Amino acid sequence: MSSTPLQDGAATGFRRMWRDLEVLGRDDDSGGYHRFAWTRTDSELREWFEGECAERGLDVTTDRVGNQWAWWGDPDAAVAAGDPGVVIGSHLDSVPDGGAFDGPLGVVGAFSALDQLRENGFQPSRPVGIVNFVDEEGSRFGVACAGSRVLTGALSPDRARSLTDRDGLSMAEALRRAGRDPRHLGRDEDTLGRIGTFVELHIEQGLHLVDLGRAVGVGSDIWPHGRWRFDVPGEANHAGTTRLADREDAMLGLAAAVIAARRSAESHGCVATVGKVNVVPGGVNAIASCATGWLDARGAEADSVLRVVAEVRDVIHEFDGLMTQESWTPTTDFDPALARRIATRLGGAPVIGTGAGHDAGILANDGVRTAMLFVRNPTGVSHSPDEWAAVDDCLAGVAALADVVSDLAGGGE
Ligand code: HGY
Ligand code: MN
Ligand code: MN
Repeated sequence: MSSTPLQDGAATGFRRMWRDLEVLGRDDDSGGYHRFAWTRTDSELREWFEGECAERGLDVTTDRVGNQWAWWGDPDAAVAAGDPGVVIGSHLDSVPDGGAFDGPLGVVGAFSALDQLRENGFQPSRPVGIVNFVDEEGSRFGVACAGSRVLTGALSPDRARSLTDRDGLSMAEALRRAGRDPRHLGRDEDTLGRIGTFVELHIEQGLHLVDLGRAVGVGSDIWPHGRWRFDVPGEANHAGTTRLADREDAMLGLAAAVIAARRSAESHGCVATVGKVNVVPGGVNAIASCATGWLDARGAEADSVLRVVAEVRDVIHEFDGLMTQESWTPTTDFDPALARRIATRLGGAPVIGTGAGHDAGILANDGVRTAMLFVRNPTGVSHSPDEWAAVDDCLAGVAALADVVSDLAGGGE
């Protein structure tokens, strides 16, 4: 069976929400998005979320770390009855100069799926929630999925509070400036207890669905992945008068680490990226006194990923540098029975894996029954202004999400 196409109202609503959102945090030169946690743009996105909830008569609650939740039905009555609700949604933040779809598709899609269910006269027998997870990309404070990690306890409150942005401002202070109290961070059993099942709709960040000629797929697993920071020391000096033999140039260690990451990833069948660096003092005519880089390493096998990291660390040590782990997410396997059930319901949708991290992965690793739906991305490009999906494929994804919710919130197991 394939999903009922979207009703006109749900499809029109999707297009309207997309237009309203697309101006928020966009760089008009590149077309990319700069939507970082607890900034003014983030608060505009959060207000947009609240506005969409108000339009649908949904009350919004914000948990202690700042994730926003809206419910159709009473989540606490469902918890008391031992049958908690079905949550859909994703995130609204972006990487620096990110695409329009990574995150927002899942939030806009959640509202549209709810519109579709209501237009079809669906009466849920379990409550349906919509979530906007805060700080999924970790673009500002360095730890991806910070909202879901604090929610589950995978990121400790002390560490979360002490993370700093490029200007040295702590997450605790950013929360305070956004009018929130950072003292109450920590694993949140009440919020977690309301999630019976979580389903995240997301643009595919790869080409499986293109290769398979399908608009929508179901997630099977996420590769293990992590982030490491490395600092290489040097000695500031004049670029014109310091003999090469006399230099302590931090850039050489940074460059060696970047090349080592690429070579080790190739030899262990992994991927590794150094996409962010900070060089001090940062003058064209000054030798670097310190170079900091961030390594993102991923692969199908955790052991191989950790071998890559160890090899890069050895190179950094040769330059008297230090490496520290900032986050690690083990292999995530989404509930296989749920994935099979959804794939069957969607007419034999393909079940595919991904190397991208998601809040869905954090919840799944915490034992929440979780699934993901992916929408075809014609180029596979993501984390770039060129990220794109055809509107018909997005609407097919929303129809699939509505169908899955009608199954999961409609009385079945
Ligand atoms: O980095 C990631 O994999 C994700 O897109 N946050
Ligand atoms: Mn992303
Ligand atoms: Mn995402």
